[in-house]
Amino acid sequence: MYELWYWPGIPGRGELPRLALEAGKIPYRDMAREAGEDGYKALSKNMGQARDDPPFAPPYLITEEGLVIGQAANILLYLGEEYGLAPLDSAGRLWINQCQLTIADMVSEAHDTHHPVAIGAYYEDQQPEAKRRAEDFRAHRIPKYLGWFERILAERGDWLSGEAWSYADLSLFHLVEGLTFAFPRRMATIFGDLPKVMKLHGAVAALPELQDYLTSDRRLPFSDGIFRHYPELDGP
Ligand SMILES: N[C@@H](CCC(=O)N[C@@H](CS)C(=O)NCC(=O)O)C(=O)O
Repeated sequence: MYELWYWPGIPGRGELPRLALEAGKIPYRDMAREAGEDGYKALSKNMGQARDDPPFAPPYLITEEGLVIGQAANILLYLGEEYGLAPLDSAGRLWINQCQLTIADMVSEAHDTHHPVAIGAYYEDQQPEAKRRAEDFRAHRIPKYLGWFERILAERGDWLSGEAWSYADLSLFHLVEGLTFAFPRRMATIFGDLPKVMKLHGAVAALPELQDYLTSDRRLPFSDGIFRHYPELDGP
């Protein structure tokens, strides 16, 4: 069985591989969560283990054979190939990986709206910079990124690969969820310009493969992770 390692308590970037594992009905253990109150300790200890292929940061996946795969997009590339959660031809594989890496870029920029100066410092100590960064993110980056996905879907159809859902569609769903939590006013304004993205969001939410997970308590709510709601960082 696979081991998924990610910080307990938040959906975070762990949710990207988690959604694929859940939708693909792939057996896995969510290791830090299983450790309960000791989850942080368990993850730190596992990260600190001597390995010749240590992950830089969670999420990472460990296979039964002991292969350690870091970087959310890399985990998904692996799962996509192993379980057919993405096209298997070279062009399709690279295309979905490109979509996933673009989602990863946007996730990082969403994070940087509340931590634009230092990841290790408190939000309260970088508030003026956060305000400036969030203004730009809302005005330019949200429309640019989501507009790109809208354009793809207008060309290709209902899914990013055109034919069937892939792991990147699941991640795009999560991205829209996170942005809507963090920037509800901005997203309410822009929804109308993104009919295809919103249709995909609804289609992923309705996937029969995901219903067990989406209605379970394994699916954690957003709080103080990557996607955070600070009303002062939101706006129309
Ligand atoms: N590009 C990596 C980013 C991984 C990452 O930043 N993980 C965060 C948690 S969401 C972390 O623990 N980072 C520690 C650090 O950057 O020092 C991915 O997409 O997996």
